[in-house]
Amino acid sequence: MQSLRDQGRNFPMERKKRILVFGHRNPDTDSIVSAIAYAELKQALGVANCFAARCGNVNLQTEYILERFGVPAPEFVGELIPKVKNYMSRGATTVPHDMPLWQALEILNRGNFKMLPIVDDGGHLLSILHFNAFAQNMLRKIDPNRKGVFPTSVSLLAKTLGAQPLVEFDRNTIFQAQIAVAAYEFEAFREHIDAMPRANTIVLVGNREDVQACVIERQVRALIVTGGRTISRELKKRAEQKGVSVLISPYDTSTTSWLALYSSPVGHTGDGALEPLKEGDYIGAVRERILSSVSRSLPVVDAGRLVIGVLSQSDLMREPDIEIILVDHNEISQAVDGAENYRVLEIIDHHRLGNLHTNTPITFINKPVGSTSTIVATLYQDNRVPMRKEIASILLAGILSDTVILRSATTTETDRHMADYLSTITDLPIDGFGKEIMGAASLVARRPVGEILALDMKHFGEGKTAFTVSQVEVNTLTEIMDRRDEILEGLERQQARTGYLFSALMVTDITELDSALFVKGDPVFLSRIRYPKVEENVYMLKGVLSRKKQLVPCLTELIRKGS
Ligand SMILES: [Mn+2]
Repeated sequence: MQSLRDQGRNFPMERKKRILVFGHRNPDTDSIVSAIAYAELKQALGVANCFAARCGNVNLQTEYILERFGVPAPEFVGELIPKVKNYMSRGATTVPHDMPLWQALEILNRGNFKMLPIVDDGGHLLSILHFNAFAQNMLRKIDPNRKGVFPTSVSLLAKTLGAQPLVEFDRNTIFQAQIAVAAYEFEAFREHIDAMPRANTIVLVGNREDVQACVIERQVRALIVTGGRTISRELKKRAEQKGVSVLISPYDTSTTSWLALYSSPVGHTGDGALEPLKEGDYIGAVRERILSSVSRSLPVVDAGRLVIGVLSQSDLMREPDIEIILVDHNEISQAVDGAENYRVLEIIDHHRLGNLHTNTPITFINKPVGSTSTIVATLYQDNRVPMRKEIASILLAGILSDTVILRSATTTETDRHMADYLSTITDLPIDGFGKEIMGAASLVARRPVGEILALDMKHFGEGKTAFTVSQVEVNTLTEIMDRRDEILEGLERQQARTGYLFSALMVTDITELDSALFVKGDPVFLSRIRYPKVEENVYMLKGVLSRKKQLVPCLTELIRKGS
């Protein structure tokens, strides 16, 4: 019976591309909800393989919003440094260890494979068949200075030769076979046979009844009658009594002889020294191993050594299996780690232009509005795609969060109109809902200082003038003023760790619509700050709500003046 395993396990080689929509690092609500809403819009427009992703934890405010509307957080993809899984071909043709070498070589040759993983009955990698390993193995078998011994079984011989079994014993037992060809005259051949280990001897002979009878009496392991000839009924009965297997080979003696060598189980020919790859291995670390391996191609296994794919030299030339869309940022320094290795298909943003270059033209939408959520909501309208109520709700939250309930200096008429429109769809009152989500954010004031600083921290400038500004919203400034010593210590640690010019925390009071600024860093720089000082290292920013539009330009200007 020709079962599937006789053909080798054959899986289609496939690579499904995924498009991931990412917000920036340390994602805020606008980043997360615009990624979710935009991925859903792309899906509605027929891009089925488009998904939202995030490269950081959702903050408390975002968590509250997603939970309130039952929207799952985007898939966490912490970094995108290229890995084997981004380039490999999934699925692989493998061969079972007990397949005859001849059959495996046919699969290797016909499929134009560089190598074939040899697997156990459960599909786990044992070793690797490639032409080099095969050639070395054959050289050992046909070394004229050594008596050629090779592992095989009666059933493997029958399968490889396409032989007709006449009598079979222990058909699946592997033994170390030696071939004896009945080429001498009878007496000389009998002496030759007597000198051989009979339990391992295979005799090839044509229609010579004297030889056939002699080797059956002497109980050799197997008698292979060549050229399609057969044996008499009496001899067949005798072979059954003596426990000698008899096969009828359709080939002549010489062909049968060399073909028999290829009946060894392929498992004995594999290269066991080649280490397979893992899905999570970094491409940078394995490139050399692929290029220097004889097969220029290696199997990829899971933690249990199950073969799940193949990575070849040619796979490394292809594009990886991920493409990305950036929302709410346009600078590679704010994008997920490793983003530069992938094709950026689109950017949808409302920040100043950073320095990102692409190799191909892309969809680039940048509008000076208060939030990316505003732009994404507009894109639903432009494409005439109705929004689910949940999507309208989280987009409204995105607008209200980024514009501090439409009161920040970045707020435009477009944001107001869109917020109004979304409020109508969702029945969520702008002010009430805005206070609700801002209140969720202000829970932050009670978190550990390290978390407060890390939650929404942005890096600006470079080299000697680099700095960080973290931002956090509170209901009243007193709740954070009580912790000023702790906060200043945290900023000092942050500045020491980065070696930057300074580290700052902007605390925005969403009731009074003012902010306080905590700064630690270079004393010369600090001496130039002209904001009213509340106490050492703490300043009052009256009416300042926007980090990017109001605070950072001021700080950048101070640095420029000083240099
Ligand atoms: Mn934003």
